[in-house]
Amino acid sequence: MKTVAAVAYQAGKPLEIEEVDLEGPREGEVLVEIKATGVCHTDAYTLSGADPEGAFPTILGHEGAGIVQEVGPGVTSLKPGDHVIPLYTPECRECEYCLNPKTNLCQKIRSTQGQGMMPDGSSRFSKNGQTLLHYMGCSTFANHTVLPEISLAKIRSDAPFEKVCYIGCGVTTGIGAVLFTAKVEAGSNVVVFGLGGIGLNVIQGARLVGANMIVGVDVNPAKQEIARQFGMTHFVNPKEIEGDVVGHIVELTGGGADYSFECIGNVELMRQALECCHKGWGELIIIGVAGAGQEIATRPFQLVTGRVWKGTAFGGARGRTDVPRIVDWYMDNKINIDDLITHVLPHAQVNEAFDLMHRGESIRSVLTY
Ligand code: NAD
Ligand code: AHE
Ligand code: ZN
Ligand code: ZN
Repeated sequence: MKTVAAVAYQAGKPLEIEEVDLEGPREGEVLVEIKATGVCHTDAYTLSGADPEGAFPTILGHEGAGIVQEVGPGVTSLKPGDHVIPLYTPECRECEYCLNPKTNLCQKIRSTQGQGMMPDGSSRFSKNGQTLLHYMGCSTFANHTVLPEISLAKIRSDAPFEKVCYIGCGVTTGIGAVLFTAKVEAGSNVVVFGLGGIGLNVIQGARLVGANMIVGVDVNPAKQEIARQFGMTHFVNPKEIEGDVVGHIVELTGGGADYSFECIGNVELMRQALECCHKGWGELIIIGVAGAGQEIATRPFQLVTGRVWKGTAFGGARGRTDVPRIVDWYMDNKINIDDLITHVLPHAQVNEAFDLMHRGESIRSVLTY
């Protein structure tokens, strides 16, 4: 079939909106019509050329929601008409990783997914006979896409696509990092570096679990108002601090953070976020994705004296199990998604969504088809 997609032909170049060819679903695969997709900083990161797995030409986008159109042979858990959210972290429920409660990182299809291919090693997308790669197993910047059955969470049919698409990455990553990865206890002091589409969801998660202080750190003062609305109790703008940001946060929190979260992807800030943790028990959860070749550093003494360095992908969530529950939380008004979606644009304006992100003017832009 033909569908419309935003194609990334080269790193650092705008996406091109055009008609592409899409082959139907093979064994264990599902054809989905994407109705809406968020634009996450990770899409911009890969487009920038900093992603060691970034390969072109590709169809980016990994924060979508849509409707099943057709299922391939052997698909049992989904049927045409089902509403779904694509999962860049699948849940096969049978690999060594899925069977270990310590991780959400299903590895069933990780190697082919990282190469931009379906599990059988081929792509369903092409243009004039040239292969176009899948991205993070999702490619939600195409109006129609094909995914493995294990990479789709079935959700309730009354949930609005243009809101719950954000659960496909940002909402789940931020709230999940607090609930599933850090398991933040009520009364904890939490510090969040980066108040964007992820960091504000960390703040929302910290409020949900009854955190005490919720300190937000950002160089963009415009983020302060919305962060306070979501539960931030104190704001730190590193540009306005005289001297050392770490010392300032340790003093502010009366000894350091019980939990800190890095939601930017800056290795210098990952160090600061660890070193502002409380001696003896403070934990840094790294969420931000850093570019190829970048490395983190600290004095091992920081860890010897009890601080913990951790990371999380997709907030530690098991997508097929947890995503439908998070959709319920939204529908039951337990979490706020609406106020984080600052821009809704037609799919053809995807490049404008990236510009808004780079100018720091949006929290989340959602593209609709
Ligand atoms: P975003 O662009 O919406 O937000 C980034 C925020 O960081 C902005 O508010 C910006 O002002 C702030 N910032 C930038 N430089 C700063 C600095 N030096 N000091 C303080 N603040 C600074 O991005 P996002 O969509 O929220 O994504 C954040 C990061 O999380 C990215 O690296 C993204 O790739 C990553 N991410 C990881 C996962 C995961 O599963 N681990 C999931 C989603 C996103
Ligand atoms: N391709 C990058 C890795 C990027 C990365 O860490 N991705 C996160 C999700 S970011 C969503 O916005 C993730 O899920 N990581 C686990 C995994 O298996 O990719 C690189 O550096 O190679
Ligand atoms: Zn993302
Ligand atoms: Zn698995």
